[in-house]
Amino acid sequence: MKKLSLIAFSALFALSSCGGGTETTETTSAETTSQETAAAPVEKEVSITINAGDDMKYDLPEITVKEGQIVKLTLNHTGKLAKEAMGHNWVLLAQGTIVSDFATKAMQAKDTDYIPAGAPEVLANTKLIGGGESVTIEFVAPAKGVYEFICTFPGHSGMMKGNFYVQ
Ligand SMILES: [Cu+2]
Repeated sequence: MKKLSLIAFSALFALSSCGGGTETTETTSAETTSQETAAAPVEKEVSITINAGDDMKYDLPEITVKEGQIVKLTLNHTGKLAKEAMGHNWVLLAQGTIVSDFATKAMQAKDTDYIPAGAPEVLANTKLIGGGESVTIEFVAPAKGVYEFICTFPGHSGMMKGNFYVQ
């Protein structure tokens, strides 16, 4: 009985771990039986697109990646306003960062587009962009856990924030 339920469980697990919602062009080979104990392979790279417009909102409230994955993140500013009035960036913060404190510190870093130079809180960030612009960065996903991301343009982090899950 115990063995049977274990098999049922691992079959369930295999099913659920395949449906992560990532776009993949791989063809599925349903007949394969040789990989019965192997975990679902982790893609080396993952591409993420996040949009933000003049309404001061990210269109993704959360992002999920896997530990060690190369994350290619593209931020599109879908609005029309200039960088000086409605600039956006995407900043991934280290765990334990007090977001409001960091946002206040970032606000004073206008010369460096609101990214304080050498700030240990910043794990990854895009540059600041204005309406119609786009930027892509690449970084390695940090250790498993929950992180926060924000836009550090003054006044934006209250609305422009989200969770970044590393599994
Ligand atoms: Cu912003």
